[in-house]
Amino acid sequence: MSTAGPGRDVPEAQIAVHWREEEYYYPPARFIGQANASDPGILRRFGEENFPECFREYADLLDWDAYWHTTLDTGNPPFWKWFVGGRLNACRNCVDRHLPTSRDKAAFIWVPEPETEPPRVLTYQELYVQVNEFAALLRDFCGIQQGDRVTFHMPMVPELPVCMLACARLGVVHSEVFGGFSGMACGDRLADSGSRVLVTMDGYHRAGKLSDHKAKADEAVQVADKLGQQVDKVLVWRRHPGQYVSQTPMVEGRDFFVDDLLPGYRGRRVEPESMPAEAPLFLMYSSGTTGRPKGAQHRTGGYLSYVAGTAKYYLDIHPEDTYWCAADIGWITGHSYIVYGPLALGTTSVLYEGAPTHPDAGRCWRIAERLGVNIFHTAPTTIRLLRKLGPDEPAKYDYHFKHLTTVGEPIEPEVWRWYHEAVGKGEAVIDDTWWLTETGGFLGATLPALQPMKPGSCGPGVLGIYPVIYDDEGNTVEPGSGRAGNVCIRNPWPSVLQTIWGQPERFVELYYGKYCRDRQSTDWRDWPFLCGDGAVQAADGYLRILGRIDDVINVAGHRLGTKELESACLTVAEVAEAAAVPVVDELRGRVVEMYVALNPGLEPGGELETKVARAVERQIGPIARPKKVWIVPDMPKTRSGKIMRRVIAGISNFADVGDTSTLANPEVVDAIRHLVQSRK
Ligand code: 6R9
Repeated sequence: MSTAGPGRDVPEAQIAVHWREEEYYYPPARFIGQANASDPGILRRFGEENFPECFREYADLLDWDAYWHTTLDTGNPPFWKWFVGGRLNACRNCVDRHLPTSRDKAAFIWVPEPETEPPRVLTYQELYVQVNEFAALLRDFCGIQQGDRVTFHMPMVPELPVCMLACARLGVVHSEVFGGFSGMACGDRLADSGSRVLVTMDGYHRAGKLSDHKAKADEAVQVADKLGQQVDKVLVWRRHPGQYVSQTPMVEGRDFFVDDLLPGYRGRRVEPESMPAEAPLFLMYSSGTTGRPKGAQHRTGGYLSYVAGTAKYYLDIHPEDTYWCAADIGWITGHSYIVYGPLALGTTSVLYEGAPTHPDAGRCWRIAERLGVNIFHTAPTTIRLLRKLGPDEPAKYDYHFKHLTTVGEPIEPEVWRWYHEAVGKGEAVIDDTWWLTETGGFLGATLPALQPMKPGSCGPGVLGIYPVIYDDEGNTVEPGSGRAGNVCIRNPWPSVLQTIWGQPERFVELYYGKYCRDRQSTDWRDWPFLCGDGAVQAADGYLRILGRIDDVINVAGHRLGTKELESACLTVAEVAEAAAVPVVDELRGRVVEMYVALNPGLEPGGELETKVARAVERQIGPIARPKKVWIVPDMPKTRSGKIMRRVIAGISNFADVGDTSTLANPEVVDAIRHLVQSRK
């Protein structure tokens, strides 16, 4: 089987997944009785004949300062505009409006590491106070104004949502760089977004270690400076206020401790700016095919409406639930389904610092027991890890999940069953939610009370999302045909990215270039959105997602660009060429292996492999550290010199390497195979 896609370098192993036969599971009656969506009429309301007005139902979950006059404006395709004429403030919707009824209710419960430190509760009132004070600081101390960008490089602490909501309050565009990324990656993103303020933290705890996070800020500022972006101020939160846990000196006039400054803003209030629905709310960077990072730009009104609506119907969040999404806020999942969606619905959202398996594989279940978590959302990579390290741990704890959800990768049916039986104790519904950074919210999932679960498939398109699978020529691959193809969404929806920050042409090409039928057309039907995943659609409409078809490697839910990985290898002087390929890994789904060819005349040896691995780790972050570095005589290439990663991935995974007839140097395939397969 082969899925051709925009990148064409489709690693066969990525799609050669073997599944058990299809089977359905049905939600327990107790779940159906309490579900937000239990009336099948909702499917009709979101039927295509009601598009785009069906999305009013989501927008009506919010408080608007002014109502919109046009639900969807298609005048300048594919730069769709949603809820045009409407005005609102995202922070007001997530915080202020809950105060009259829920002032003393927990907005966030933060569970720090180590476990001896007690959980910290942030009520809606406390969140309101902190957000206002920090907004005043950003505005009056840093001179940040509406439309400016501010970059955060923050770990999983409640100060991060405080920063996000403060920006939203001011109409400032925030850009959070995943805390685990390197200073260099942060610097690139600082520069790309044109931020002159960086907000960071001195250190944080993870798996028993206290990391010196501030060191990355210094590197980030230097990198941004080289790229022409001056950062005037670095605001440093202290993990333990009053005590600086970093070894890195503070730079006079540039670096400031937030806990030193905040007393000057005590009690300050900042009016939430009434923003146009189309005003950008935040940027979320993901790796692309070329070196320049891709900042997915998300709008205020459409995004917030969509994440509130999908959190309500798919996560089934009620205001009285205690909901825990154990993802990182530095990932789109955290933005949409830790912060914005749950808070817009006025629920209690749990955050935690550290790792799910430290000090042991019972940590998550202890947290659930202690806090009374009843909805739990996590990634298959975490589920696989917990299953491996502590298969019997869940049984030791007294918690009751009504709903379990997953996101980020396909979940293998075996793992799905453990999640259902061991973690869910057979009482919980499971929802496999498929979507992308660029889509802001869910694309494929089951309505938990109305649509049965099918292990290994995410489900049909969610309410108001109409998926279609195309082959490379743009022909529809019919559901039930068993053939894989490129999954697209036929229609626009409110939380689709507005553009790629500063790169509108790239936006059009990447998501619409392949299947747009008529570039002059203002009919959305001519502009299917390319998701970049290979998929098979069953006769029942359920999608089985097979993985990325472009050259991005998804490691434990983090998308790493092959080009970025390869560029990191090339910083090692001896390396001439590099290719990054995904390799199947029992725990993490996919891991990276690097194949490098040395400069002419050089021989392997001298710890070169370690040097290359370190270079990748330093430039991108530990998540990207290759599992293995292979030094090979040459790369298989096309006649035009393009490295055929698909061929290498085939060798690495002991799979079919596919067609090698277009290679300029087919003999190298056997040489690499011999080298690699004899040593694996
Ligand atoms: C939300 C998020 C997007 C890519 C996406 C796909 C993979 C996400 C999935 C899934 C199978 C699921 N993906 N959810 N694959 N089943 N339930 O993950 O965003 O980091 O941008 O990654 O992740 O390949 O294209 P992002």
